[in-house]
Amino acid sequence: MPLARSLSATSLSGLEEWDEDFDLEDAVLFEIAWEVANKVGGIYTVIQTKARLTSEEWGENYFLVGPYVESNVRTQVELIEPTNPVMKRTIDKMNSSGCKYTAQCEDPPHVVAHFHEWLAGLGLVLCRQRQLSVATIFTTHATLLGRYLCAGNVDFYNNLAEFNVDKEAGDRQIYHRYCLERAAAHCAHVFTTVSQITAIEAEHLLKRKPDIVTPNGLNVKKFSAVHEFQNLHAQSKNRIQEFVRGHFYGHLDFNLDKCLFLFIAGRYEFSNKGADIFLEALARLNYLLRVNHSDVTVIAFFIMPARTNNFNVETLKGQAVRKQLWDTAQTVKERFGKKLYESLLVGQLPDISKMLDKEDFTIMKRAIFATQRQCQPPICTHNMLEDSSDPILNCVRRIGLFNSSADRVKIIFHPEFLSSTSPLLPMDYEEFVRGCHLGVFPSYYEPWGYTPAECTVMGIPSISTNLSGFGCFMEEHIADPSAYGIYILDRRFRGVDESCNQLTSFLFQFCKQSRRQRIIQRNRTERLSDLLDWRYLGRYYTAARHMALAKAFPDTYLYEPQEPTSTTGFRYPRPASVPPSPALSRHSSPHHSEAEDNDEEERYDEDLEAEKDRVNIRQPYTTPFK
Ligand code: U2F
Ligand code: UDP
Ligand code: G6P
Repeated sequence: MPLARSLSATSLSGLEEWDEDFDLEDAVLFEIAWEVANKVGGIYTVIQTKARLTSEEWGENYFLVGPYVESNVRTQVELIEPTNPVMKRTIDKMNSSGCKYTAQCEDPPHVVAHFHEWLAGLGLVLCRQRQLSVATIFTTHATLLGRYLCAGNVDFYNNLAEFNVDKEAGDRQIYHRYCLERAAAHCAHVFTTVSQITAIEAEHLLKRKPDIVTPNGLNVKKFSAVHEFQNLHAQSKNRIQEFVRGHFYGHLDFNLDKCLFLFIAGRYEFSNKGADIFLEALARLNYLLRVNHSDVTVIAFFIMPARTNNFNVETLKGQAVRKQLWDTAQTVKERFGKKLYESLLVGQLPDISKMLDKEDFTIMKRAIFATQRQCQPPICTHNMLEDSSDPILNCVRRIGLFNSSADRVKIIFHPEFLSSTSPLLPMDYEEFVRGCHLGVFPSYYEPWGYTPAECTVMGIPSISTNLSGFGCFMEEHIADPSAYGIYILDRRFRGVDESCNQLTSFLFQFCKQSRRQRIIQRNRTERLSDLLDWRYLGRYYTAARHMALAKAFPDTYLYEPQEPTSTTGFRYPRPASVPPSPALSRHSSPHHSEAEDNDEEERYDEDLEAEKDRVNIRQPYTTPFK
């Protein structure tokens, strides 16, 4: 039986890695969550992306438990017979008796049961109440009360210690759920949450300080060709441009090559996710771009699911018109090509004035006629069920951004998660993110925030806040985050109007960058990926499990926290090469071609390679919660 634990450090692309020696042969891990193979929000991403690393550690002794949803089982689950005899007996008994048992056996393994969120937390409370011999962990990805209080326009962070939690939960009719969450937090051997900021929140609202912070990671995809992610950006951007051509048909009076795609995405929590201040900042940006006679056009996408009854006709028509124009161009091209061929066959150079005949012109005129449009390009792609009370639409009405020709900022609200099978914008979310220029996530309540983290690993810059777990984590590890395309908005020490001004300024500065500067910035952003990789961040989950085993089975396991207790961690230094400010740009001429861009991309990459070598690795990141 293992009684010792050793820790040594090896390197993961420069980041410290821990090798832990904790014999798990006689242990079994269950991870239980409502979002196992069931996508609701970010918890699904945690479990789905972490599964590979956890299986590497636990092998056949790792089990994920989630709700049985027939459609999800068909698409996401491969049915197998359990090989472990104890598991087989348990499942057989559960099947034969309508899930009533957990089975007894003579030589039981040491069980770790890891529950996520209050919905699964009930199982944890029952494990303890029935005194099952199980090591329990509870991870909360937010607090219920925190989410509700923030959504209700409360000055949350300045009053954390003051709330009368029972009364507040009762007033919001979530008392029963709140009690379950608090009970699970208190009953667990080990209590964890996803960020320092949520740890403080949990301490005040759930009245237990988390034992360890378990930040959210991702599976970082490394391409063998260094520039592959840049190429993918260009490819995906072309597809978004195609959509825009259709959406704005009849009003394509802006230069698509000078068009920047911004987006916000996630569950539709209007103010918690910061959609409110994003819209306000877009209105201010529109004004700034207009008075400065900028030739840049910004298209801001809002991808937040709301209740709809499908796509609207005008939006579908836009894509049909675009397709028709494309087909017309192809038809005329074919006819043109045929005449050209005939002419060359008889040894003559073609008479250009005769290459297009009347019929060609008729076809083209008809196609152009179809692009006449009386209305403005739509804001929303779907028919909304609650159109008149929808917060995004109402805010758009108030600020008056209606996609008119004079507006330099256009808005597209897509109230459904993206899908590659959509007839409108046939791209999955990842492809879409790659094609955009900037993700904007100015959240007020965000325990972690996967969306900016996903942007980072794809090399897309993003805006987050110092109230989000992700923003605070990046601030802690990077000396000058904005130089790496990680803009962190101050929503903690500033009022809403001031934060909105800061956001406007971030957006305006971003719009002033040249293509070359954006390319350099994407390279830098992508370079931060290792920091968000489960290969690095998975260690906190490992530590939580070991801590729980040692608390539940002290005769068998020993947990000695050997990590340094400081929170300093390592820091990415300020980049050494040219900063992304346009004022300091080294570009010799305001006009430059795509070829020049690519040359410069290579050249600046060399600078950045040198800079990477200078990255100074210090202590691994640790949490003060021991
Ligand atoms: C956090 O986001 P979540 O994905 O957990 O957000 P939701 O899925 O909306 O869960 C929030 C609460 O909503 C309720 C339940 C959850 O605690 O009370 N709920 C429900 O009533 N019925 C359901 O079917 C599902 C949920 C967090 F906000 C992000 O910042 C993190 O990145 C993410 C991952 O850690 O967790
Ligand atoms: N997402 C998605 N499709 C979309 C938009 C978002 O799959 O069209 C995913 C995104 O990749 C992320 C999750 O939804 O993994 C949102 O997680 P986040 O932590 O940002 O917010 P949460 O919903 O958990 O509060
Ligand atoms: C990538 C491609 C380049 C392209 C650039 C466009 O870097 O490799 O070929 O010029 O994207 O960048 P932009 O920021 O203008 O979309």
